[in-house]
Amino acid sequence: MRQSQMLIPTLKENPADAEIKSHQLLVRAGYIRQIASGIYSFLPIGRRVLSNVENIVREEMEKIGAHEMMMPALEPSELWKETGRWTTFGSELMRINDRHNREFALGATHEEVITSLVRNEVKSYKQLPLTVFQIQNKFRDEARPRFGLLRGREFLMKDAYSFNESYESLDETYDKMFQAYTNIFNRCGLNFRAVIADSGAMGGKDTHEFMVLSEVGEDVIAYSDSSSYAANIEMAPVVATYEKSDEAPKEMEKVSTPNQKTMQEVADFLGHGLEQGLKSIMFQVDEEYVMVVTRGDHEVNDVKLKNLFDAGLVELASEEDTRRLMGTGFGSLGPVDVPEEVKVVADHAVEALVNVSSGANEEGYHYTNVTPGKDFEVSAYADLRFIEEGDPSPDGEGTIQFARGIEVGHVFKLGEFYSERMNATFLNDQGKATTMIMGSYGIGVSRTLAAIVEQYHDDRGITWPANIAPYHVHLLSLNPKKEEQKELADQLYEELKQAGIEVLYDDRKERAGVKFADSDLFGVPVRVTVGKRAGEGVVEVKERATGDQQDLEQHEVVSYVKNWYKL
Ligand code: 9G3
Repeated sequence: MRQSQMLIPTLKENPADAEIKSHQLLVRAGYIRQIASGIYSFLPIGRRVLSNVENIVREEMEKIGAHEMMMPALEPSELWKETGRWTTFGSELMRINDRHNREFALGATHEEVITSLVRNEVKSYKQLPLTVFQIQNKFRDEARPRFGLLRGREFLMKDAYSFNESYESLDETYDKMFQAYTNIFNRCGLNFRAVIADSGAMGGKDTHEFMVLSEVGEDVIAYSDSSSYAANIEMAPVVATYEKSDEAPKEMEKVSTPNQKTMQEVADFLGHGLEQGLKSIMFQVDEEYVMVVTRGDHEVNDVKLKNLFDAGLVELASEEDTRRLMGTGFGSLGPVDVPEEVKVVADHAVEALVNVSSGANEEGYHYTNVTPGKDFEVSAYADLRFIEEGDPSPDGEGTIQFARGIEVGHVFKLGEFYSERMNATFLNDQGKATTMIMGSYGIGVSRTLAAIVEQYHDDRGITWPANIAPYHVHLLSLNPKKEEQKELADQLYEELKQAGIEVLYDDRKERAGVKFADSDLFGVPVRVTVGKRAGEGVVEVKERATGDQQDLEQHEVVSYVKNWYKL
């Protein structure tokens, strides 16, 4: 393509609202333009790289027998009312009314739509397992869109859905998807981890997130330094064991701790480390109140608390509820002498403690020499703390490190969550109506593109991996006014295209400096520059990522490029 005829508006400066490299570079290099917060146009070269990611996804889906379809973005509210999700999703679900004032959701995801289709069209076990997918824009009214394509309000997603006759069959489909995702993100050149995740509100059991390691990632991953173990920080179980202190339990004492507010202040005041104190936090868990006790240096993991009680709602108790229940505020809570209506649970680490301090449930007072079992009872010990760096890896291999990650994929075993609510059944081989077993599998295609830029750039611009770049070659003629340069560049353009090579040809009447700067921004892996030595039929070839360059004669260029891309 000739740049003189294309819309590729480059910018010298970072847009003010762009905080991260992928957002800055995709805008500066003329790949995307924002039309409203979290809503972007893909300009011509942006569409090309997006299509490259899409096609990798498409190929890997079709390799495992998933068939592409296209569902509508307008979803009748009736379907979402069948599963109850019309109300559970609040302002994030974008909704519109048609001319007859009928309510629709703008597609945030398509479990309801696909299940309503399949329940009408699939009757027999002979038609299962069935896996379909689509690649389509999704709409989610994020409260705080940011980081460009990483968290948008309209974004490109591949969403796949499987319908199986049994959980064993679902496991097979899930494993195929898992492998397909691994292939996809490898082909995108990404450094990623498949992370054990919490299924959250989605119901279902197993679920994995595919996380691209990146400092700008919103999620924290706990991964083993010696194995492939990785888990979302919310899920990672703590397998550390604690040996009981051999200290003899002493008589509990009540001490005055005037104006000591934080755990650290109390520990300093009483002259011990954080790990010699008990942290007691009051939660509301569904309709009841639960005091969660951890060692002073640990953090309560509210997702684990939610899973322990299989609760729908888990949130910090309010200050006034805490006062009403305990007669004191947050700062001096403790597990000793807690009212009947408050259930006390503790993390495993607490069980091994002896002679530690805790709040006395009285403003300005604490207890010292508190020992669980002697001075207070708990209704359960459980794994209730966040895993920490240095903890042993749950798979027994190595120790845990933390990394930030960008979630680019998420696979779920849904089970019967949707098919039961929507009565999607099939006749099994005994002729018995049976509820279908489902899985759903998502990839953020536009988010994946941004994640690739996060991992592939330098201070001059993007350095696309070969599979993703918008073109194979960026051909520059430095001074088209010079006949021999224009001649040679035009000839090379034709020769390369004839050889099936995708070429972006900078034939503009611009200064060389502008062309080189734009070329570095675009990130096409191989640049061919026609300049001063055009008269000798010699051009310069340069690799964008490494900066390696060499002079080639005109007849060597096509084979060089074919060889470089193994075309
Ligand atoms: C909504 C809104 C936001 C949402 C959802 C629904 C996330 C929602 C989870 C999923 C699960 C899978 C199919 C592809 C893979 C992921 N955010 N989820 O269901 F209405 Cl506003 O989307 N769906």
